[in-house]
Amino acid sequence: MVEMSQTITVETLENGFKSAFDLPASHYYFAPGRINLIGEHTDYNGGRVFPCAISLGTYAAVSPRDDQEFHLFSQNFADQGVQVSTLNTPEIQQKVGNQWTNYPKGMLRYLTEAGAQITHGLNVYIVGNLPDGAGLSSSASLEMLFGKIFQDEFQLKVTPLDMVKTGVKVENQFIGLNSGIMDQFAVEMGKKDNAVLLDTNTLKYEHVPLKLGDHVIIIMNTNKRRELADSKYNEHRRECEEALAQLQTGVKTPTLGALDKETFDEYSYLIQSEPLLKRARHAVFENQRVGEAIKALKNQDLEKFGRLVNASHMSLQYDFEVTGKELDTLAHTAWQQPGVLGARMIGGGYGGCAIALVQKDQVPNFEAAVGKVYQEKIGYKADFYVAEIADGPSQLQKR
Ligand code: GAF
Repeated sequence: MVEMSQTITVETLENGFKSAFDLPASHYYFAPGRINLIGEHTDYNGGRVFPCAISLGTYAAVSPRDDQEFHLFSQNFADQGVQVSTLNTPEIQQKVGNQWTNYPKGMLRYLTEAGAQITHGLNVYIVGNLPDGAGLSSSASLEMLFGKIFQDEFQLKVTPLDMVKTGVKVENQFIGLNSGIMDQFAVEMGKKDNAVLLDTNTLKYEHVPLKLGDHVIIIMNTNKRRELADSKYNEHRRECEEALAQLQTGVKTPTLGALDKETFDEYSYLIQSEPLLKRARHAVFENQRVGEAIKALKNQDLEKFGRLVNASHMSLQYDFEVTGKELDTLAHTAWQQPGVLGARMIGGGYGGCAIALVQKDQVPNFEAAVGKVYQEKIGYKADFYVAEIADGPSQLQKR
């Protein structure tokens, strides 16, 4: 059993690999997970997002094989044992149930379809310390980890953006989740102590130094798995597309993200139902909030930044309707604590994690107070981690 958030070292990987394959590993890799500061459910609406990679993520130890087989073992799914797939067989080309190996298989499939020369098989040992299904992008982390492994082991010349797009294709076409580009982008382009401001319309991005004064980012895990998340996610995306099509009968706009608040307001009468109006309003307003939040951060107006983070939660709760009582309890309780700039749910929603920007010296009080209310209201405990903002995928060196 892997303790979530536990420290994983190269030594952990060496030993894990040895016990799975009875061989020494030759290379070690890491890919981060991500949090998102603001800009939720905007990435498939042509809007902006503002995520960052974190130091919790997925690790691998690898050795080459002299055949065409991929032997994959995950410590997090140790009961499944070593999974074997052989290159150039139909089996490696298709999704099987909800197995974790679908992610590496999907990456292999689309990279080879795009011309990558995969010359031999690999033994791969995986272990992750991201809480699974918690909205911290364990799947994007796994995809970009395998992207890095394939890139380095086979000397591929795939650009970071193409690697990101390959990961998104795996989600959309192999797994069947119509997600946007944010998660893979945040993981791949992560930079220590910086957030990534990405315009999903143009794919232009910049790293913005995260200067939060004497505040840290606390990740609050509801410990509620996002069971319905995938089907609801696709439904919300469809609703946004429907609302856009109705708006387009009166106003020329390629995406909801391209609309400003005033134009949206003026043409909102074209939207034919309340749920669709609310979904579209969230997408338009949230995108505007990202712009205001960046300005606030660059001006060191942290209080304003925090209020915009809170406004994002309100909009996700009442307009986009993807929160639920667990995430609401965490965010609303966090708002009442001393030393808190802001708090909100992150990721797809329905469960998973929220974040709070908390004054360093208040962290123990904060965790105790929010933890107590959560336990009383929800009946089980929430977990708290201090987020460290990290770099994208890397090969790890032995000490
Ligand atoms: C999930 C998706 F994978 C992202 O693309 C994004 O839409 C996010 O939910 C919501 O902002 O993490």
